[in-house]
Amino acid sequence: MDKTLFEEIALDDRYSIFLSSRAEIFRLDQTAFQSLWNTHPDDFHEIRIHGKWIKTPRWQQAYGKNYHYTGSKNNALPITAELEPFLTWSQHHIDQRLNGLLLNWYDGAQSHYIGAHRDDTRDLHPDSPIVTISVGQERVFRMRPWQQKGFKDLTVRHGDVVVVPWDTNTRWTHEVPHFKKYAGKRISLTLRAYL
Ligand SMILES: O=C(O)CCC(=O)C(=O)O
Repeated sequence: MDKTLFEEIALDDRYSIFLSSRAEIFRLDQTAFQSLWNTHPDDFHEIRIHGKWIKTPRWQQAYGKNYHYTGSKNNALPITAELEPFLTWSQHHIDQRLNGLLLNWYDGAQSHYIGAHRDDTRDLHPDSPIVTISVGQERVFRMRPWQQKGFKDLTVRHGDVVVVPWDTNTRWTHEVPHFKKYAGKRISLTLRAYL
């Protein structure tokens, strides 16, 4: 990872995440953002929680590699030309092994969010980073120590890149809560290194 592009944010005396607001390439203009927004699936992805099928409170789609996680598999579409720059930049500046994307589309007007979770790593290269690029309206990216109280927030803005290192993901959850003040749209592109 090119540390000159990132600011380290310590979560405790051992674990950190990294934030960059310096990737100009991700400051999509309104046309490019809208074009990416329009690619969201028609339907909400369904996941199984305690034996029940629940629709995710956001749209979600994998590209390049299938993503398995508890109670679900998100079948991947091919990586489009629109998505290539996100992958290429991240391979170059963060980790060459990054090879698949998962997009989440959050419509604030529909109260979309993602709850606290640690990423499922069963299909990932050990020690690979989890990279999330945000476009659109800012949101709070909330980190909580696994099975402990408290949280740490950072604001992710249009074009920001967050890196959650492998070890941090074992000990801290992440989530993007909905707040009333966020009525706009946001897309996150999460890149991972699939085996
Ligand atoms: O939208 C985000 O920033 C987080 C996405 C995420 O945590 C996930 O897809 O697992």
